[in-house]
Amino acid sequence: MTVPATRASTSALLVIDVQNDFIPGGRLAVPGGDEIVPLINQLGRSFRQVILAQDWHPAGHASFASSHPGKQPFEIVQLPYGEQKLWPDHCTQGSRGAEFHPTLELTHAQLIIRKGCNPDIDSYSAFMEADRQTTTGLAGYLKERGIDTVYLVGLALDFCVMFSALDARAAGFNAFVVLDACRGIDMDGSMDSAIRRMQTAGVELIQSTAITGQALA
Ligand code: VGL
Ligand code: ZN
Repeated sequence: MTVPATRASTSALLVIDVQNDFIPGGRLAVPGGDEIVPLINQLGRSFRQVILAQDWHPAGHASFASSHPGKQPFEIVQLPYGEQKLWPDHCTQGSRGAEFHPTLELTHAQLIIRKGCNPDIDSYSAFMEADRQTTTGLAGYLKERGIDTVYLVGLALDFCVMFSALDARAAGFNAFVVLDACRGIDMDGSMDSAIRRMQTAGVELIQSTAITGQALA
C-alpha cells in the first residue's frame, strides 16, 4: 500500500500514551508495550511533525476505581456522561508512571497534548473528552498548521489509539493506524471490536513497512 508522504508538511505522527504506567511493570501495563518503542523511535524519523499524547490525571480522578468506594478496577460505573470503565490509579500528574518511557526518543516532537486532566471526565481520545463536548484543541492545532493526515501509534490500540483515530476521522482528517507500532489491552473482545470500529469509520490500518519502505522524496 502506498501512503501519503510522511515527511510532507501535511502529515503528522501522533504518538499515543507511551508512558511508564502502560509499559510492563507499570500500573496499567499493556502486554508488549515496551516492544514497540524502538519501532516508534524509528518511525519518528520519517516525520517532520510529531505530536505526543500524554494521559495526565489528577489524583482522585473519576476513572480510578479507588475513587469509587466498593468498586474494583475494570468494573463499569455510570457517570453523568455515560458508562465509564474503572482503572487502577495510573498516569497521575507528576508521577514516574506518567512520564514518557525513558527509551522514547522523539526530541523533535513539537507538541505534547495532555488529556484526562479534568477530575470528573475521562479522555481516551487525544481530540475529545468522554463527555463528547470538551475538545483538547488538537484538531484546531492540526488545521491551523495545514495538517490533513495523521498516523497513529502507541498504547493502547483498543482504547486511546482507537478513540483518537475515530475522532481524527470525525474531525475530517485522514487517519492511518500503524498496527505493528501499537499494542492493546484486549479485554472482553475489545481488540476485535476496535479493529471493526476503525474500519467502519474509514481509518486505514497499515503496517510500518508502508512507511519505512517509502521512496525518499
Ligand atoms: C488508556 C485506559 C485508561 C490508554 C488510558 O492510554 O489506552 N487506557 N487511560
Ligand atoms: Zn487514563
